Amino acid sequence: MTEPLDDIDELDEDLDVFEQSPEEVSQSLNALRELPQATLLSVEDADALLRWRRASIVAIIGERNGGKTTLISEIYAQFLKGQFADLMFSHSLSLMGFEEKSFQSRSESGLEVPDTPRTSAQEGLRFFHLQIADPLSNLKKQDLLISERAGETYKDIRDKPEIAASLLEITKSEIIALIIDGERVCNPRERAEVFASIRNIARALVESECIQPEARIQLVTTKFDLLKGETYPKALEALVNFEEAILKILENRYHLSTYHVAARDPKRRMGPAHGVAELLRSWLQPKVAAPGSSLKIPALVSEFDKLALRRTSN
Ligand SMILES: Nc1nc2c(ncn2[C@@H]2O[C@H](COP(=O)(O)OP(=O)(O)OP(=O)(O)O)[C@@H](O)[C@H]2O)c(=O)[nH]1
Ligand SMILES: [Mg+2]
Repeated sequence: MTEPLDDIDELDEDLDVFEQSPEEVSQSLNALRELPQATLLSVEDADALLRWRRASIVAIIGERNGGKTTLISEIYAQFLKGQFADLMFSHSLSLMGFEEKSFQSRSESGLEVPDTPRTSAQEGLRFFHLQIADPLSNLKKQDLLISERAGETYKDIRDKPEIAASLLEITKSEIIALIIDGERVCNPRERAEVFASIRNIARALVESECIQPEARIQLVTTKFDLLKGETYPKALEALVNFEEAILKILENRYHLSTYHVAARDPKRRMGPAHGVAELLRSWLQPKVAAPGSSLKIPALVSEFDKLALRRTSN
């Protein structure tokens, strides 16, 4: 048996890549594999994923500056620290996308106050992909495709409700999170406008009947830390009244739930990702039938049908 050190001279020979023959070079190049870009997923990328894996689609809908991108980036930021919402990060096809959206919130960016880059309308519809494992369910993995689109597009629904039916994330999603900008709720001059915008979007969804019958609609008020200011009791009261009004528009048609979150309070009066864990967990809940919708059983006429009935009732 040779001593390990005896081989060192032999191993230490320089490998000169320039001495490779053209055949060897092309062989090496063929062995290389192009890695996926890992930026946000296009509609085609999301479609390709859905062909081999089930994923829940979550639409994040709301006007400019409402905190949509920050909400999703902060979920990723929490997973960078470890478990979040009692869940573990498992995988993502959009890691670079998450990184790009999170960079301005880190000290390396040099910014004094954390920020999020504006989503450009030219980018169209894209998706964040997140696969999470649930330690409480034998590490069961679940995939989420979360929409990312500029708020400018959603503003147009206010004047032209028919636009809603042309937006893929609205027609395909199981969960539709309508974002209410808490900053605008705080401001008495802007409050009526932000409520009108969400009310019109909710009406457009119901009247155009363009959403999935079992879709769950969520009213998500962002930047909840700002509702702690001076106008707090009035703003909060107005918000609760508004939530009840929307419930009336949607009740008996869709499941509706409300959430108050502060994904990233710059003054840290609220803990990191306040209220976001509950929201994330709700996205992983199994599908539910729409309220009032019950499966119609066809009339049982043949003897075989009746036999099936007798067997199931035994
Ligand atoms: N105070 C406070 N500010 C927040 C919070 N979340 C987001 N913001 C700020 O709100 C601004 C807008 O956030 P974005 O996430 O870019 O909003 P958006 O809805 O994606 O906006 P568009 O991309 O223009 O559609 C940013 O300056 C964020 O730092 C929060 O929880 N509290
Ligand atoms: Mg955005």
